[in-house]
Amino acid sequence: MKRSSITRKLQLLAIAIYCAGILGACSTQTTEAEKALTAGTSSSKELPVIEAELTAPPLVPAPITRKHPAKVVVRLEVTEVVQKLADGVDYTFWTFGGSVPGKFIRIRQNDEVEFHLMNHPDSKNPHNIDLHAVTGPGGGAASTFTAPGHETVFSFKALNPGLYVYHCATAPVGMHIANGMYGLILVEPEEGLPKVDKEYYVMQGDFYTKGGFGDAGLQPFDMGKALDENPTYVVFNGSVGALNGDNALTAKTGETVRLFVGNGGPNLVSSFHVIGEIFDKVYSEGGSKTNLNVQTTLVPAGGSAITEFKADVPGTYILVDHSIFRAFNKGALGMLKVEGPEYKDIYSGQIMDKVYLPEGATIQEMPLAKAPTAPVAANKDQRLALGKAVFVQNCQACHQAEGQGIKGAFPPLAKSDYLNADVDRSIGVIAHGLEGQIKVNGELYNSTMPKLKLTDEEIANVMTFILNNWGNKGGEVTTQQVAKAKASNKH
Ligand code: HEC
Ligand SMILES: [Cu+2]
Repeated sequence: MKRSSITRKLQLLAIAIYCAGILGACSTQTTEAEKALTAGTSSSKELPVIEAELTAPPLVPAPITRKHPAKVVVRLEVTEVVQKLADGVDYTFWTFGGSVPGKFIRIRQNDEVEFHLMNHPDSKNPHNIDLHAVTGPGGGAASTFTAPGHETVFSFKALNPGLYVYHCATAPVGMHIANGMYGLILVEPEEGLPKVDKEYYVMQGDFYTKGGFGDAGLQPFDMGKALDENPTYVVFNGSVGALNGDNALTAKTGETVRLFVGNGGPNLVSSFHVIGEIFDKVYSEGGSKTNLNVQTTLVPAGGSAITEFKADVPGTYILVDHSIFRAFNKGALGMLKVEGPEYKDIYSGQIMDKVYLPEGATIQEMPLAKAPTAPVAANKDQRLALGKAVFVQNCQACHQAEGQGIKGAFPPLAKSDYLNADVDRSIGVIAHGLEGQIKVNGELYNSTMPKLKLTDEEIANVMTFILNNWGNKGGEVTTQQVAKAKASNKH
C-alpha cells in the first residue's frame, strides 16, 4: 500500500517536472516579448500602472484627474455576436468588446499604453486594431493580427491629445469595419478637458444588408451594396433606435452636455446635427482647435468631433445625420431628453397654427430606376477578361492578387486541390457563400466566405478566370453550368 502510494507520488512529481520543462520551452517567446515590452519603454518602470476602465456606449469613463502620466493597461476583447440591427432585424456584428461602437477608451497625453487585444475562441475570423491615436506603423495593426483564441500585446505612447477613432484593419478592411469594428479612444490633454455636467459617446456607422431596410430575420452582409456605398442602414450606436425612447440620452435644463461623436463609416461622412440645439463649442475633427456657435459639424469616416452645448430649454432634441434621408429613412436618428423648468423667453412653444396654401397641394413623383445591363461574354477570351475584373473587385481582398490566400484565414485559389477536385462545388461556394471547416492543400480553414451578389454570368467568368490561372486545371465554365451547379450545390 505504502510503496504504491510513494510510487504514484514520484510519478506525479516526474510529470510535474516534465510539464514545467515543456512550459519553460513553450513560454520563452512570451517571456522574451514581455522583456522587450518593458525594455522598449524604459521610463515605464517609474510610471504607476493603471488598469483602464472601458465603457460601452453611450457611456464614457470618468474624466482623468491625475496630474502625471501613467502606464495604462488596456484589455479589449473581440467577439463576433448576433445582435439587433433594427426591430425584427438581426445582424452578425464583429465587435470590440461586445458592442457597436466598441468600448470607449480614455487616457491622458503622454501615457504609455500597454494594449492587449484578445480574439474570442468562438470567432470565425482573425482581427487586429488600428488606433488613430498611435504614432507607429499601421497604428498598431501590424502588431495585433490576432487569430481566434489568441491574444496579442503591443505598447505605444500617446503623444497627441485628441479624440481618435480605432478600427479593425484586417482584410477585407471594409468588411470588418462594415460589420461594426470601430470605436473611440480619447487622449485627454495634460491639463484635462473643461468640466461639464454630462458626457456621452455617440458613433455613426453605415450597414449593408442583402435585404432592404426593415426586412426581417438575420441579414447577411452585402458586398455589392458596400462597394456601391449604398447603405441599407445608417445608425448611431449600432442599431436603429439605440438612442431612442427609453434609451435616449438625458440631461436637465441648465446642464452642460459634451458629446464625443465618432464616425466609423466605412463609407459615409456625417453631417452631425442636433435638431433644436446650437453647439456652443466644437472641437473640430476631434482636434485641439475649437469653433464656436456651430449648427452642423462634419464628421469624416474614420474621424470624430467633440460637441458641447448647454441644455437651455426642456424637450426632446433629435440627433441626426443632416443628410436627412439617412435620418428618417435609414435610422440615423437619436434622442436627447432634457427635463426641467420651461424658459418661455428662450423658446415659446407654438403660438398659432392656421392653413396656408398659396399654390394648392402638390403630389411629388418618385423617379423610376433604370436597370443597368451587364456585359455578356461572347467567347472564352472575353470570359477571361471579364472574369479578371470580377475577381479584382470581389475576391482579391481575401484570396489575394495571385490567388495565394492568407494562411489560416483565407484559403488559396491557386493550385487549390479543393477547387480543382470539384468545380461545381466551388461554383456553389461562390453562389451561396461557405461556413464551416474545409481542407485546402492540407490546411484546415474554418471561417466564413460571404455570399456575394453575382450574376450567373459573372460567376462563370470569374470561375473560368481562376481555372486558367495560377496552376489550376483550365477549362471554361458557362452560364448554363453555373445555373445547374447552383441548383445542385445548395448547402
Ligand atoms: C470576405 C472574404 C472573402 C471574399 C471576398 C471571397 N472569399 Fe472565397 N473564401 C473565403 C473564405 C474564408 C473561405 C473558406 C470558408 C470556410 O472556411 O468555410 C473561402 C472559400 C472559397 C473557395 C473554396 C476553397 C478554395 O480555396 O478553393 C472558393 C472556390 C472561393 N472561396 C472562391 C471565391 C471567389 C471566386 C470569390 C470572389 C467572387 C471569393 N471567394 C470571395 C473568403 C472570401
Ligand atoms: Cu476584424
